[in-house]
Amino acid sequence: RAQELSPLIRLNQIGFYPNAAKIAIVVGDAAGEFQVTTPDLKKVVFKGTLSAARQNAISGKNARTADFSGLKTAGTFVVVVPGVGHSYPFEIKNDVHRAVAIGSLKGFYYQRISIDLPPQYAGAWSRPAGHVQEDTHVLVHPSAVSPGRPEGTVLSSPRGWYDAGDYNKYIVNSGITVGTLLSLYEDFPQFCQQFETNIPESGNKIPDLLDESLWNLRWMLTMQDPADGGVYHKLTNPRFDGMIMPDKANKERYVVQKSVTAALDFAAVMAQAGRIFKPFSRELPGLADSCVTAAVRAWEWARKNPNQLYRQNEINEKFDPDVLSGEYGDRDASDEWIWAAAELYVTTRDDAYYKAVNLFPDEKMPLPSWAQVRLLGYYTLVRFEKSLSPLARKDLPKLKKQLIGFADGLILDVDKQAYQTVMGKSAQDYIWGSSAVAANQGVALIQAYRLTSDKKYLRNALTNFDYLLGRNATGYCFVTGFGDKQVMNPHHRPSVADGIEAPVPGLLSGGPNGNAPKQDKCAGYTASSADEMFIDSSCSYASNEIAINWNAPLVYLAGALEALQKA
Ligand code: G3I
Ligand code: 9MR
Repeated sequence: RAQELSPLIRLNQIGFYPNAAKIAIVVGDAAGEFQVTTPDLKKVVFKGTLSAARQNAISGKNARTADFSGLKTAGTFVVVVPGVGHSYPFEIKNDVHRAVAIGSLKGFYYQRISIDLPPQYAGAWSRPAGHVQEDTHVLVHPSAVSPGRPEGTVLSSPRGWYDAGDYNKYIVNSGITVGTLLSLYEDFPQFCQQFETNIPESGNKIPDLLDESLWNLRWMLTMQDPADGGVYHKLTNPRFDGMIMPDKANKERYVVQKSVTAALDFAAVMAQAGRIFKPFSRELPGLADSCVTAAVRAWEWARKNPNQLYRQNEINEKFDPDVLSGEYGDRDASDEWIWAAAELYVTTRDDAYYKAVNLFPDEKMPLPSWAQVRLLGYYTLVRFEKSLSPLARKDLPKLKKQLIGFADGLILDVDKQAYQTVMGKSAQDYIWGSSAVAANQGVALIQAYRLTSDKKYLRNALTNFDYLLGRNATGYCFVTGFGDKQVMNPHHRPSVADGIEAPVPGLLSGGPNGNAPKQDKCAGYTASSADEMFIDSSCSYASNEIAINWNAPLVYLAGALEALQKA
């Protein structure tokens, strides 16, 4: 049976850095010896013994670890377990995750609105521009009218990325996405200089990561009402489109009510962009200053409208047409205040922002998500620890302690887990978009590594990257176009409608979600535990959609690991 490919052996299907940990998980009852061989199974390059069985706390299934970290030779290999079979092939080499890093950033290019994607950059997934009507014809929803923009006003609000498998554009979700991408640039500027993704802007004087981010930033800027600085919550069709190509989707689109969460996420990202684009004033004249001005105005609007949350049901009770696209609703903006205050403070060096909100309301350290951005502010404060004013400097020891304590909590007992990953210690990790839970845990651990230089954080960040690329209870590599057990049918309109078998590449599937069967009612779920509740079916938007806010921490993690691989 050693001759057969076994679905019971789970590993990162791309590969391993020569000096990093290398682990495969063997599900079931096999015990004893394993080998690593050449893909033809002829030459044994490593021998080892499977660990004792560990029970998966979520599914109750047994699994053992094949640890071949001792193998440091470059090459392509498989893991062989006698009586079970062999794994998919994987590589050991330097830069082994460069392709995923590039591919996942390139994924954003494929989500671009308002521009043709020619074969030169988009290959087989070349397609005409979508939503060109946004250049001239975006309507103001009755929930969004203002004296300066009465009903009937028509706006221009082009560019940006499609949020996910749907074609709408949401400021809240754009905020954390761009913030995360820009943070990779701030944390690893040298790596980003050579991070080329073959986009139309490649070869200009601006790193591709920044050029890609600009595509969305420029759209975000159009979402601010020039009259009062408020920011529309989203730009959307009233209803989701069918499974059609973007250029065929030409329903009327609206900007809807301004919200405090949109204004603050916008303020945070614009403040961050303001300091990042400052050195590019020759290439992008005026842009950095415009970003800071926009950030300050959005902040001021939020100060005057702190209770203006976006509540879709309430809006639909009062106005027509009903808006039924993603809500990104949030009942608590305290974390958005923290993020915006931290970014504005660091960029402007004005203590007033630091004093304006309670940056440390409690000691909670919530993992970042679109609804929870507190830590993005904390990451920024420690990132700029050397240039903080005395006011903030006094809080630094406490802040660092909290961030490191958070990371210590994440890595606690990973060695007792069936899959030996930070991800999945609790069934609570398997929510809608669980792949981003894994990626954001990885980002948090990279932050702890940067604070401490302690490699245990880096090693544990890599366990979650291994998770995303195949070392998980489904056996899928969750990044489209990569790995051997590939996601082929994501809930992603272009991938469904383009007539090409392979999905658009470089996109991160949402991943297992314990509540998915109830949430999307797609047929075909058979799993009995949350860590396996995933189907590679395009109707499964609660387990197999893609989204920009999930791709961004993937780009961060892949980029950071590439940058730090020899650490
Ligand atoms: O966080 C709670 C968790 O504490 C709780 O244990 C668990 C149990 O149900 O629920 C968790 O909340 C879930 C949350 O996602 C987690 O982020 C909610 O149930 C779930 O409804 C919510 O789903 C959101 C989904 O929209 C539906 O509103 C996703 O976060 C969000 O990423 C997704 O975003 C959609 C946009 O609306 C439209 N565009 C596509 C995009 C991606 O699917
Ligand atoms: O395509 C939509 C996806 O982006 C959202 O995440 C999801 C939940 O809001 O909704 C999807 O649209 C579905 C709609 O909610 C119900 N009818 C079927 C749509 C998918 O084809």
